[in-house]
Amino acid sequence: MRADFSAWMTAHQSSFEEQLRRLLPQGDIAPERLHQAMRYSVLDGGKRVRPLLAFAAGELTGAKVARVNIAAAAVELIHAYSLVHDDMPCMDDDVLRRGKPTCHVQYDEATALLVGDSLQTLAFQLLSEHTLCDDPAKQLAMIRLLAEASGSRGMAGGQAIDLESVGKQLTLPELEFMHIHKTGALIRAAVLLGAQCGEVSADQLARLDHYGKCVGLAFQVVDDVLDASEDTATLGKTANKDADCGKPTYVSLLGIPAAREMAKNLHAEALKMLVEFGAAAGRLKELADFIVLRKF
Ligand code: GRG
Repeated sequence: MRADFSAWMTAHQSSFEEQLRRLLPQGDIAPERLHQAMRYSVLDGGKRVRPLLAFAAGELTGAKVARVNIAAAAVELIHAYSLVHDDMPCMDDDVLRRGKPTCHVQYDEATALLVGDSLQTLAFQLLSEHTLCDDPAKQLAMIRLLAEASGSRGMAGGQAIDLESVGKQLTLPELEFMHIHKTGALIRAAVLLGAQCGEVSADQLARLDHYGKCVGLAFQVVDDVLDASEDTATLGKTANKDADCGKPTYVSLLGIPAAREMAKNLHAEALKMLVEFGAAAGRLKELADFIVLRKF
């Protein structure tokens, strides 16, 4: 990783952390326990890949940072809610997330359910109470974009397919369909929302859309490879969980070398979408590199 990119990433991660601290309800406001659990589940953890994609896309389109902060926070709150619910006993039943006990272990199941609900609604509250762009109709379309990416035609739908697929052998197109929804939809939304906080033409947005789809799927392929090849301490979550649960993955379907090759091809396809932007898309390129080369 280039030092300059690493510094960019660290600076954005730490200023974004401050934004999240400010935007989340404080832990001493009633209901204290719920608000503390929300803060526990969002703050001090995670790579913040989705917000970073939003910041990089926003930089490309000349967006105001204050606006991208809100879009990025909304996406990250949806992501955090999905992790809290995904870890619950009725879903993946996991005890470790981001190197610490999962929300239902640290608090309790009912609180974890409410944390997810509250983070999700807070995301949409933020998008509707702050200005993201000058055109209200465009802002409404952006809110809709996140709703679609998160709901039954997006992430939640992908999760439903994931739960149904335990113990089954899916075909490659079926696995792809599942992950384009479960993981890819929110990553794509992060890119598009960040870009739309600034000025972007329909043609540029279409290219960023394809970039988002490619890195979203590459992210999952790499996640499957890491799940099968890294240990729990490195990942900060239970390793080899997918195989233990009988879940189809790119590794179970293709094996590690072919899964790595698939990630490499998706990475190349994503970079092709950036060519016409030239040097201005440097951060998006570096983020695509990071997503494919990461070790956690
Ligand atoms: C419960 C509606 C609902 C959806 C859950 C995203 C998801 C759907 C479940 C998460 C399970 C999982 C491990 C999916 C694999 C890809 C993924 C989203 C990994 C976690 O994202 P990272 O690596 O996590 O960006 P950090 O902690 O860095 O934010």
